[in-house]
Amino acid sequence: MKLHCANRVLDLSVPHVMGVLNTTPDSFSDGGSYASLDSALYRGEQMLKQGARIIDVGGESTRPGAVKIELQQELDRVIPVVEKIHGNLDVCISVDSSSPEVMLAAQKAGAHMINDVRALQRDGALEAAKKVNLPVCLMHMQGEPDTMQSNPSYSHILDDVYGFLSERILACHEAGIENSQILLDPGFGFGKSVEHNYHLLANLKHFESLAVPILVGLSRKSMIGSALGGRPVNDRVAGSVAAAVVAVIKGAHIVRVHDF
Ligand code: 7PJ
Repeated sequence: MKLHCANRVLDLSVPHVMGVLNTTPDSFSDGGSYASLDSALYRGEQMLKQGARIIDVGGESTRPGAVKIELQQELDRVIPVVEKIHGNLDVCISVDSSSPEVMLAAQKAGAHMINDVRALQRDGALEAAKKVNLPVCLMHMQGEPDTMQSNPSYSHILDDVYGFLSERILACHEAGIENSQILLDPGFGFGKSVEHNYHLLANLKHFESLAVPILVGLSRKSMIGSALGGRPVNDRVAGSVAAAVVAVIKGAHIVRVHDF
């Protein structure tokens, strides 16, 4: 399986690492320490040297309880970082955004891929994804970040997530986005209990029948912390690596990670 990302090709017959580059001051784990352009570039360069093939640039924190941000603020955070990395590093740039305006501007700034935790459900997002003609990752989330962890509930977690993702694939097809441009992510930690997350991980192969590449983000998440007796976010590296390995064995093509 090959993924065509603008002028780059990712061979998905081997797993790839996507490194997280947060530009948010309240981000889950980077805490805004890469807020300036030079430090963002430095971090991108470090991740590339250590094996990341994709750098995921995000300007909206989607951590549980995160506050919503304005579009202009997201553009101001993300677009200069995309431009800087595009001009300096030989790496595939993904943009973690649900906003059609950010998708369009990011493509002009040199992005190669879209990563949308809301699976192109915002007004205009399907059209923007079609227009930029880049691969897009559709993620499952129950609820919205500010409330999603309050009481996640499912009649059947696997069927619910599978059903949602297949509906979003259909919506993409209707918008003219083909399977060759689609990736899927069950959305670990996004409106899910620890039990839900481990059930999804154990059954990740279930999603193979959707016939598109699978991307997962397990790095530093609460499901890792809970397996390690409640260790803090910055102290979950070994557990995150173990979970990434399990995901790859279960069929994940791309793993999204914070630590290198
Ligand atoms: C994910 C993401 C994930 C995808 C975040 C964090 C929270 N995008 N963006 N999958 N998580 N596709 O980094 O822990 O799991 S933000």
